[in-house]
Amino acid sequence: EQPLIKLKPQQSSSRELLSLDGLWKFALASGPNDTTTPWTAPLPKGLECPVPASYNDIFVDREIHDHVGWVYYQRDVIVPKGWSQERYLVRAESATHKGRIYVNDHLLAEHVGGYTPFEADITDYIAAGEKFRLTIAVNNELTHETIPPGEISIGKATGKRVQTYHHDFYNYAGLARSVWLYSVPRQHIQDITVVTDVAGADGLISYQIKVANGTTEQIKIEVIDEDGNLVANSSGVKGTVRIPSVKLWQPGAAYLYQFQASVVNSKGETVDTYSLATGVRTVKVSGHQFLINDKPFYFTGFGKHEDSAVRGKGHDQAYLVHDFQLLNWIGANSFRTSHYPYAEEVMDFADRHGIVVIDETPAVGLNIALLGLSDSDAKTFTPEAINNNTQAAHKQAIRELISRDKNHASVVMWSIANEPASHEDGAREYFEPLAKLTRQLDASRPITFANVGMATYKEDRISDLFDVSCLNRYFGWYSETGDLEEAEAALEEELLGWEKKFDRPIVMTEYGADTIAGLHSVFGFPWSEEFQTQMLAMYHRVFDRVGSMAGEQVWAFADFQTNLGIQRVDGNKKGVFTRDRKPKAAAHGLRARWTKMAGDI
Ligand code: GCB
Repeated sequence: EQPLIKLKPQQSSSRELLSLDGLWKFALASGPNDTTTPWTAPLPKGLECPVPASYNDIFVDREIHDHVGWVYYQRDVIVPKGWSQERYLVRAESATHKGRIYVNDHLLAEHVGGYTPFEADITDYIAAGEKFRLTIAVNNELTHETIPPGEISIGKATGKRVQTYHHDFYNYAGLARSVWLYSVPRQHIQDITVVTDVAGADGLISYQIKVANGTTEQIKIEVIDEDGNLVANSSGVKGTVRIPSVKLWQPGAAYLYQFQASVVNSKGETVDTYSLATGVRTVKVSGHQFLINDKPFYFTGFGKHEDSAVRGKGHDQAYLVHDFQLLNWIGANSFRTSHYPYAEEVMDFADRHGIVVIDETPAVGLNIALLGLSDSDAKTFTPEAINNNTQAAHKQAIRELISRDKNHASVVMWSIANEPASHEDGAREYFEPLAKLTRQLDASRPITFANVGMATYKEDRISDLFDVSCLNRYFGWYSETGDLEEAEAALEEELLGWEKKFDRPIVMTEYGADTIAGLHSVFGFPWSEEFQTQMLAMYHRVFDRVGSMAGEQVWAFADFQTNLGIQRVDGNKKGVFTRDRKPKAAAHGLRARWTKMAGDI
């Protein structure tokens, strides 16, 4: 059976990899009932769009920015003539939220889910050395059948389609990540799953390998350390390799072995090789401690977004490196991929740099009363809103997240949703199968979801299905606004309530205040830099009094773009850094606290 998501393409002695990033022709579909087939011919001359980037802010054109529906990206591609013996595929790392890959006139792949990769095997359509027209269609619509969910309404006067949704970050769309053309041998490694463990001084890597078109071939495993030494080997599609005197992958001190799997044919020739960077570490929850390598780990850091000016959610190597530099500068050891899986390059980078990740699905806004069109007492889990089809899409989102990210040492926990209406009727019926599925797919990591303020420890109905209490709280901002004394009491009461209810770790996965960089107030009023500083300090005082706290991730790392609305001025300003990554005053306080904590360990 085919793995859901195949291994990230890489160059090896048996594989080739060509980037298709750059400027592509671009066009909008005229409307939902557009019956034209633009992929069957060259797109009209005119618009060119960079890949990777969200298209919304690229053009100075409100129609493109607000477009609801399909768009088309197109370019010519030549399959290298040396690839005649290989299989070759086009892989889009993401198409938000639905993508179709056309090769000349043929639809070869379709995928739903905006933040995970999909690909088309084009070998049988285009010969090596031939040129073809590659069109990728992308659709940005959110409905009750998608994750995240949304609704489309029709403007009364204009007849225009308008997209609403129940999360605040802007619904950027397009090809925000890289597109690749790559080759694999006919017999090749499709998938590798590794789970690591420690036995005394040794490291153990349990592995399982899926091979395409190879039944009689041998699998050879070699584990190579960072100095290039072969430290362990094995053979077969399934097994465990033992690394003597292992060097562990640790937060802040990454160490990666190359787990190299090869397919060897009956003549003893290596047909395919894939190298997986593998950190050996363990993760456990014990009582109120979150243990990495059996040592208590306290999360410090942020909820983030993939977001920057002009490129929207477009992956950008400069921002990738710079953001991790800022995490290091401020003393953070972790982040959450709020509220969707990030580009695979981000996960690889976290592995290499020892940053710990809470990895989240795109299931944000499963709370019909928040934002969107609905009235405030609308119910979430009903056939008209978050229903069985939403749940099926949610299951698929979980499968794809785990399929893609299961081998990352940096990923220590799965978060299967952000702020669902876990206090409402139907929440338990909706979430119980999802929690079960997550555990079936990966028994090696704890699971969680980010709990919303209104689903207090008294109201929440699903938290017992999970391992860690991840809480998003805004005392002092959305409630007790500007009154940090009242907020402090309310926060402490809530945390102690959770502590009493479950003997397990609590991680505050969101707390923060909108802050306009440069706005000051002697009274420390909301929106000022003083308020953000004082509010975070208040939360920290409370955290330090609660024994079950196992982490704090501020909302948010940087300011980010939102939908239009009366609560936000040019976006969400809860960033500790501005959108262009300048520190607000609060950054210095966090830096003092977190670098001290890191030093104390
Ligand atoms: C939340 C959400 C996050 C929002 C944040 C806010 O609870 O999880 O996506 O951006 O609050 O600033 O309102």
